[in-house]
Amino acid sequence: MVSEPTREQEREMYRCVVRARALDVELVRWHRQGIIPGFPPSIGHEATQIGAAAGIDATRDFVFPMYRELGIALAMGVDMLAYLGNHNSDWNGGSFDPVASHFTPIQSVVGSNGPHAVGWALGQKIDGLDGVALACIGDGGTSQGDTHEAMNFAGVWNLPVVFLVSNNQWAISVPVAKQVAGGSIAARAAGYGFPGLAVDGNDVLAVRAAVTEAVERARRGEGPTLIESKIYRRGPHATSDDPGRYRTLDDERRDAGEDPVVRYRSSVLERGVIDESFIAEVDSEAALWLEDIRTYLTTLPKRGGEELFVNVYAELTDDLVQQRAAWEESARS
Ligand SMILES: Cc1ncc(C[n+]2csc(CCOP(=O)(O)OP(=O)(O)O)c2C)c(N)n1
Ligand SMILES: [Mg+2]
Repeated sequence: MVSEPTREQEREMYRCVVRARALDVELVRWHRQGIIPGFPPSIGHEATQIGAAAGIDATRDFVFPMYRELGIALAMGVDMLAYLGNHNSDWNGGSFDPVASHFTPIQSVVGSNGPHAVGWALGQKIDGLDGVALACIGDGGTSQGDTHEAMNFAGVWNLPVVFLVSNNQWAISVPVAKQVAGGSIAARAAGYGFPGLAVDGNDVLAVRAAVTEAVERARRGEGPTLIESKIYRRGPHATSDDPGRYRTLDDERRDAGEDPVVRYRSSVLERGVIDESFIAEVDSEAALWLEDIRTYLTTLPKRGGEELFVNVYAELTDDLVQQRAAWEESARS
C-alpha cells in the first residue's frame, strides 16, 4: 500500500499544480508577444504531471520527457529558468543541465524517448544501481515502432522503467480512436509481460499512488509497469496549432471532463489541507515568479543562427554546406 501524502506534501503539490497552469497560460501569451518561438502547452496535464513527479525520487530516478512535461520538471525542482531559456532559442542547449536535473532535454521525435529510457535503465541494472526511468509517452506515441521496441526490451530484460502514457485523446488532429485499436493502451502491457493499468489522470492523488507503486516495484527488481493516464488536451497541440480546424467547442465541452486544477483545489480545500488565505498566497507568489521568468526570457541574448550548423555532424554534408552558405548570404543582406 502506498502511504498517503502528508499535509505539507499536498500543499506543495497544490502549489505546483497552480504554477504549472499559470506558467502554461503565460507561455502562450509570451509566444503571442514574440518572447518565445513556440510552445506545446500542458493545459489539462497538470494532475498527471504533478502526481507523477510526486511518485519518483528526483535524486535517483531519471525522467525521459516528450515535449509536454513542463509540470514534471517544475515539480522535480528542475531549474525552470535554464529549462525555459532553451525554449527561447533552441530547446536543447543553453545552461540547462539534464544530468544534474535528472530530466533529459525535451524530445520532439515522437516515440524516441522510450528507447532512451530503456537504455538508461539497462545501465542502472548493469551498474547495480537502483534508479528507475520514467518514460513519458503520448497516446499518439504508442503507435510508433520505437515504443514497441522499448516496451518489448524493457519486458525481456525486466528493467526498472515506468512507461507513463498521457492519453490526452489527441495526437495533434488525430483522435485516439483513430489510432488505438481495441480502445485500451494499458491492455497492451500484457503482450510485453508486465502489468498495465489505467488511471484517472485528472486526479493528482490517483496518479501519485500509481506511479509510486510502479516505481517501488521497479526498484525491487520486479520490472516495468505501463500506466495509461486518461486526460484531455484542453489546449492546442502547440502555439502553431488551431484546434478549431478539427474539433468544435461543443466537442471540447463534452469531452474535456473536469479541469484537474479546479478539481484538486476543491479536493484540498474540502479536506482542510489548504484554506482561502493559502490559495491567495500561492497565487501572489506565482505572479511574482512569472514576472521573474518573463524578465529573464526577455533579457536573454539572441542566439546566433550559425549554431544551426554545429554539433550535428563532425563534417557537414554537401547539402548543409550549401545551406550554411545561403544562410550566411541572407544574414549579410
Ligand atoms: C517521429 C515523429 N513523427 C511525427 C511527428 C509529428 N508530431 C509531432 S507531435 C505529434 C503527435 C503526438 O501525439 P501524442 O503522442 O498523443 O502526444 P501529445 O502531443 O498529444 O501530447 C506528431 C505526429 C514527430 N514529431 N515525430
Ligand atoms: Mg496525445
